[in-house]
Formats: sequence, C-alpha cells, structure tokens
Amino acid sequence: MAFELPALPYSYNALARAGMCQETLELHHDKHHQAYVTALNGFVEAKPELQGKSLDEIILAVKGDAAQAPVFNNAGQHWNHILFWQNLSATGGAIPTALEEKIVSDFGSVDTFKAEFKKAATSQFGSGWAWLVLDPSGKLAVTKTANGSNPLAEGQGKVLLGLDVWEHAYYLDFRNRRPDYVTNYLDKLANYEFAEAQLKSA
Ligand code: MN3
Repeated sequence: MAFELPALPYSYNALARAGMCQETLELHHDKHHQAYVTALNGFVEAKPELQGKSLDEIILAVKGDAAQAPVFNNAGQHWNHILFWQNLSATGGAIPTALEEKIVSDFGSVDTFKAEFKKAATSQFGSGWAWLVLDPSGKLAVTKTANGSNPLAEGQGKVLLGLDVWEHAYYLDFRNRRPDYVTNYLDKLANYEFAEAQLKSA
C-alpha cells in the first residue's frame, strides 16, 4: 500500500489573509510534499525490508543509519508535513483554555512560550523544524530538529505543534524574514485547538 499525499484540510486560498498565500500552499503541498511522498514510495518499492511498515515504523527503523538517510529524510518530511497542514488555521492564534493553563504552568506565561518557540525557530541553522511537544516527563517543551527529522525520531515526546522553517515554507510570503514568519504563525496561523486536542489525547 503506497503512501499518499493527504488533501489540505482547507482551500488553497484559505490562509492568505492570515499570511500564507495560495501560491505558497500550491507549491508547498502539491510540489514539495508530493515529492517526499513519491520518493518515499520509490524507496519502499525497492526495499523489501520496508514493505508493510507504517510511516512511524519506517522512521524508527532507519533513523541513525547513514546508508538509509534518504529514506529517513523523505519519510520524516512526509510525517512532518501531515502534521503541519493540520497545524494551520485561517482563524488561528487563539489559545483555548486547557492548553493555555498548561502553557502557563510549564513555561510561566504565553509570552515566554512564544519567545522560546521563536528562538528555536529562528536559531535552527538552515532547514528544519521547531516544535511544541509534551515531553516524556509530561511537561510542555519547545524543541527544534534539522532537515527531515522530528520529535518521533529523536524521542522528544508527543507533538502538539510543528513549524516548517525550510525557506520553501515562507519565502514567497516573507522573503528572508524568518522571524516575521514565525511571529505571524504564532499569532495568526497556529491551530492551537489542534494542539489542545493532541494534548488531551496524550
Ligand atoms: Mn516543507
């Protein structure tokens, strides 16, 4: 069973007013994400040991194996983008009560959480991701990973939010201004209701 590109959970122009234009979503979803899925399916077809495994199982099976890095990168990016599309909302930015209480309890304040997330997202050198996770001890934490890696591969806990900081994610909308892209995400695009649902299902 081949892996498939999931449809966006909103229209291509749904996020334009919140800072992510139609062309960004068309290229990012239809070209970049599709390319990861196509490459991953090619590897699975060629490697019997990967066949029948779930996406999570593939990521965990090949992580840390230099010879399998192309498999890891494409599987990781498929996993990351499935999460990412659910992380965005045309009416994002509002933090529901249970999540806000947990953020205040674990970071001290919403502003501190946002400052830590922004620091992680802007200090990730080159391509990668910033994350809000529920760490293995049950506390919220901000992390970052390089390229196609993610908290699943690195044992950082359950993901509540993940922000793509590859240039393809923001260059059309924000040019070289990654900090502005991150701030806009936290204040206008982030789907904190999805994050709260992840927290409650943990
Ligand atoms: Mn991307």
